[in-house]
Amino acid sequence: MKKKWLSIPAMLLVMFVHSQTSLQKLYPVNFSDVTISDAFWKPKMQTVATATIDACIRYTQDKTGRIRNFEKAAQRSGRHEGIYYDDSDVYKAIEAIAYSLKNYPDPALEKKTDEWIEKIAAAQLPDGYLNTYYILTDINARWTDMEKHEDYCAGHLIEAGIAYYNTTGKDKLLRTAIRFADHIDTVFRLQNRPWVSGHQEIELALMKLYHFTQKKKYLELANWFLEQRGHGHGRGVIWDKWGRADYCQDSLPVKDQRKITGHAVRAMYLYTGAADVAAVTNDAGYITAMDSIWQDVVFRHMYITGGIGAQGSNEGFGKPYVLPNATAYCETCASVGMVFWNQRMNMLSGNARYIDVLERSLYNGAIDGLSLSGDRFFYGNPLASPGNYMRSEWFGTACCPSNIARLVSSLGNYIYGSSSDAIWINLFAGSKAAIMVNNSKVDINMETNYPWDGDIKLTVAPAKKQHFNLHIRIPGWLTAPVPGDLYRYADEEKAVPEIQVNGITQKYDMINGYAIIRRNWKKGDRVTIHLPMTVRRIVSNPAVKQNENRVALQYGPLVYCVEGIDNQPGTGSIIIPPGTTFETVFNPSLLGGVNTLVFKAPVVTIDKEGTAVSTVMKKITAIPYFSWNNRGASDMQVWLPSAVKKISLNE
Ligand code: FUB
Ligand code: ZN
Repeated sequence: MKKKWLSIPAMLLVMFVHSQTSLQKLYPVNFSDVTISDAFWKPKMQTVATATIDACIRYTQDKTGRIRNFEKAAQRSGRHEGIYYDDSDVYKAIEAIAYSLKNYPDPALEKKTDEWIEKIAAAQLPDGYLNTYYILTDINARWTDMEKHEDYCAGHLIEAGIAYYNTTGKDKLLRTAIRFADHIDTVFRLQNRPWVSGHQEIELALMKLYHFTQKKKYLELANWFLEQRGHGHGRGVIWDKWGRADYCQDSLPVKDQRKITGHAVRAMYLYTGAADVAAVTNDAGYITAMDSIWQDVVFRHMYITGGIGAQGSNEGFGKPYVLPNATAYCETCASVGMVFWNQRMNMLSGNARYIDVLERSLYNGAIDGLSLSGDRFFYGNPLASPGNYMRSEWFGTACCPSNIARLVSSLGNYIYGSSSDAIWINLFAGSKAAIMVNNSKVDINMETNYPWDGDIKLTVAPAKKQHFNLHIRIPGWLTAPVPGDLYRYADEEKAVPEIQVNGITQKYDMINGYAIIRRNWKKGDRVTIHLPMTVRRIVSNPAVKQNENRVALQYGPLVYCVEGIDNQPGTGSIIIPPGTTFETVFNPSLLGGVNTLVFKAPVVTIDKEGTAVSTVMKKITAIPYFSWNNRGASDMQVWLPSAVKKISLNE
């Protein structure tokens, strides 16, 4: 079939056309224009390309009925296997495969994916509807329960269709997705038939489709979905049986919302979609709402790991400042959602504080969800464990594996940004990028050992000598663990970053967390950035009772934990008093190569008779939080006591 779609460079042009009228301050440089060579991320991307995607295929096609559901739906007969939202896992796996194929071409994997796509397309009904649960159970019941994830699955289909087209140029899945999007538009927006998505996701997907096709109806449909919320239209199990509109952020119209409520992943996807819409429509209502909600999340509800959603009961948010550690839910998908939402907030505002939060969620809460081997996954990411919690091969509800796979394989999306007259450095990872500034290409090469140290070298090569601004994010962790007063460093320490261009130290303006270097750039200009990294002790706002009398350790963007296997079972009896000194030791043979924190600490010990308690100084090793539980079951703690007052495994 003849391709009518825009090429990727043409899409970028479209984004810049929007930029003239949009509030949006910068645009992400697409991962396909970024080649990652980073010692930290590249092995993870390679592992996803092989082990993680293999696991997704094994469980999607062989060990569960997800692909069989499409085969049966194409025949319009057979028993539906699994859960009503399982189609979404197939789409998310294809999206991850699409990104991964761009990084690591693999004809056999592409062939397998093409076979899946044939089956998916064959299952679609003539009117564009596509959901194996309703096709195989009762098609007359479709679109009756707003919780049943039909639109959520459609959203993931759209994202997968675009990603697969962008990598392969093959449009079968994209056309299938567009037929489904058009069906939804016809059934709902064009008839103004109320529909509150029970699990948001379609909004952000429709915005991708809008940018891809430039068809305004998809923007209008995304906005229509947002506007459905908060008017009492919700029907289905969430509303009728549970009476919980706040669970899916439907108690108030989105623009009137000021506090975070309910299910964490639903919330993240909703606000990502709202930010996407606001970036095009400049709707101040969404921006005001999201500023307030973001502050509520970061100032009162976020774990030090960037994980969110403290409670398992609603897979989401509880009361402010209630952040239990051992039972922290912190779903991997919620941290992935934090990455999405904070990226959009950064693009809208040009403020680096959102990247500070994105980085925290990415390097800690999100990648903790993936084992070093790539084939084991955490669904929840607690901050303390008695030693009985392990990553799993798969889950009944298997949203997390493919979500972390698609995030890691598209990591290049988050490193650089661009605007009409500037290049923005958001994350620090060894990479090469081709970035358009003032319609002229600039090649950037970044070399760094981050997050193991804070030295970064950039080589800038504009196609021709050119004036533009380089916005370098100065990480917030240099001065405070996170924006707001939920956490603070226990000690004052002046950490002054240094930037040189061609060996000359620069004075620079700081705007919204970015150092701005204004200059006529020429090929071969070298920028060096030094971000002092030391071990910092973090204390919580006293309102967080669970962390009372406790400290956490951080080095650069990484939160650390103490695992029993490196020390002794009973990590809860290790005390970190004020004045503890830490040595940072890179261990190339541990956990794929990590910086460990080594220190002497008093450990509460009970004598053989069990009658006398004393403290004994012991050598303790802390490891990055994301790397725990890769050597079998072991107890673990992030927040350790700072004095002998109350010693127990952290709640
Ligand atoms: O409902 C689909 C997914 O399952 C959600 O995003 C997760 O939180 C889990 O509930
Ligand atoms: Zn999940």
